[in-house]
Amino acid sequence: MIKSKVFRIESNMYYAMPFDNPSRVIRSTLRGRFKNDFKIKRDKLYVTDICVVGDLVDILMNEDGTGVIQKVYYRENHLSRKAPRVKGVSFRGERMEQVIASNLDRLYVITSFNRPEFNNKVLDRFLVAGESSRIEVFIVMNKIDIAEEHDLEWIEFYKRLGYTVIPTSIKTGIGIDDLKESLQGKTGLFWGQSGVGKSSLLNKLFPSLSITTGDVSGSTNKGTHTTASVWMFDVGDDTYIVDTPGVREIDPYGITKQDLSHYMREFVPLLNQCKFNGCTHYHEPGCVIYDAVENETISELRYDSYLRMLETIEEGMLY
Ligand SMILES: Nc1nc2c(ncn2[C@@H]2O[C@H](COP(=O)(O)OP(=O)(O)O)[C@@H](O)[C@H]2O)c(=O)[nH]1
Ligand SMILES: [Mg+2]
Ligand SMILES: [Zn+2]
Repeated sequence: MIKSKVFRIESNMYYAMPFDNPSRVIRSTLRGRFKNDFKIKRDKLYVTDICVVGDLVDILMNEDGTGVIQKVYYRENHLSRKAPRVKGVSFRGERMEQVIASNLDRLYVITSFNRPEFNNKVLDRFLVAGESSRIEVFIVMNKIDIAEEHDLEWIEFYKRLGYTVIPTSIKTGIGIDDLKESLQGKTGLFWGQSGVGKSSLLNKLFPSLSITTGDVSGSTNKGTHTTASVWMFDVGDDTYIVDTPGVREIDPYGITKQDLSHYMREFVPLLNQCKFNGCTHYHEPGCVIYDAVENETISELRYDSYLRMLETIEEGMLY
């Protein structure tokens, strides 16, 4: 049995690197029994989540050099989102969890100042998903070379909430060293909207990767949708980076209305002072979050983001 780490999944094939020889690639399938363990077999997406990028697995080798994954080890953590609303993904009206990757040290939420425009509500959704996964969250604000003057205020805005914010540009090289230093020896995942520059940043950080980015797919006119699947890269010195495909926005998964406020960093210190247990900070009397917004200790922008997310959490959802 060869203990390995899964770094890429494509067309039901699992590509893994053995611990004792990370430069070798074992192309594997999943042992049939795994699939039977899951009752909802119709749901392809769900079945895929049995094993995700970042998982540690035991592989039994076939004679032809391919392998069969026999065991998936316990995940230290995992990052997920609600599966998009597409046919076959909904089960009894609920939306399923789509696991993006596992065993991560750091989540880098990448935003851009322009093309696409900076959108704080979208960023807040990514942050909540990260906070709820118990993964250390960092913010990278890319394309600072094409930022509008007033947008630069977002850097301080998110720093004040307690986040590490790394402004970057692949054109001028600003922030690239800081980002590289922060990744050192970690497993980090780059997440964010399509076109913000996730793959470009990876190429800039580690030129030998040559990942396809937005500007070389001109012939398809699709522009930014170039990263097709989650892919983990071993960049040496015990450092692994996960590039993820573009998304428009995400819904965090597995959060109840009562829980949501725990994933808004600056709300947390106040939460136990609300009059009601399980306060959703919407219209309950004696709510300290509401008061904090009134006296501007909590930003109205963040509170708006919070209320929008609160609205999208379905009632009675099972977790
Ligand atoms: N001006 C500018 N353009 C950038 C920067 N980073 C990436 N881009 C461009 O943004 C587009 C999308 O980049 P890509 O890496 O594919 O984005 P991804 O979808 O997040 O992986 C490409 O045309 C890049 O050249 C930057 O720092 N400044
Ligand atoms: Mg990409
Ligand atoms: Zn409250």
